[in-house]
Amino acid sequence: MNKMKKKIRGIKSGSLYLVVSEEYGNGRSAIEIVEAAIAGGVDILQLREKKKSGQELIELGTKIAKLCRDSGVIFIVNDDPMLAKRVDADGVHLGQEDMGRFSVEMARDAIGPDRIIGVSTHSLEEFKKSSADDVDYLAFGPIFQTKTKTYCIGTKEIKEIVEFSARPVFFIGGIDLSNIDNVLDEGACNIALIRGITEAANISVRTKEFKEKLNKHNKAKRRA
Ligand code: TZP
Ligand code: MG
Repeated sequence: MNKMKKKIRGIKSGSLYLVVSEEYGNGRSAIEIVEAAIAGGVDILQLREKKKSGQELIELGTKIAKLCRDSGVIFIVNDDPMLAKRVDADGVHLGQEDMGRFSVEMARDAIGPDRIIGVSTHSLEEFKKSSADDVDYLAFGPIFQTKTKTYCIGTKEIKEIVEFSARPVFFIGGIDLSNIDNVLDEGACNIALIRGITEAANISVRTKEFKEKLNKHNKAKRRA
């Protein structure tokens, strides 16, 4: 199994996943966000730029892939398995709408057995259904209010999701330093986010704060 695929499959807890979108970066470029997040110790980065052209995405993705490779950070491309392959990312992230256009099986055929496939899920039912597919990790949310969705589902299903899942799970949606404890206290081990990091005045300091929070929580859990 490829190194990054093995790495993500082996994640138990404490992992921080940043979804990068320039539109939430307070004027900073995707590369600036990526560099600062890597300096702060992020574990996984996803390129999610809905407004850029194909050529822009190839150029940006190729640069981010190199930065991630040089620092051991896992790099995921949103929506497009062919782009993931083209820029030599570690994998692709698929939403439910993407899976309406093509199946996970088709995405797997496109990117091959060694790259990562992650999927978004928004209910327990979707989570269980997607868990049966050939996926390497799952995201579940939006937990709290967020900008990219019109609804949120709260924390009440986190426990069941964590108990059920044989794969790493990233909880996402409106998570920031003020509410992360509510998510972790329900049993979440890993989180994903956009604005909690991209809107920070100092992205690398904020990334470090999230990592410290996750590590502290997981240490306390191990002691309990
Ligand atoms: N999927 C579910 S919520 C979300 C995505 C891409 C957005 C998360 O952004 P934020 O800023 O952390 O709420
Ligand atoms: Mg998508």
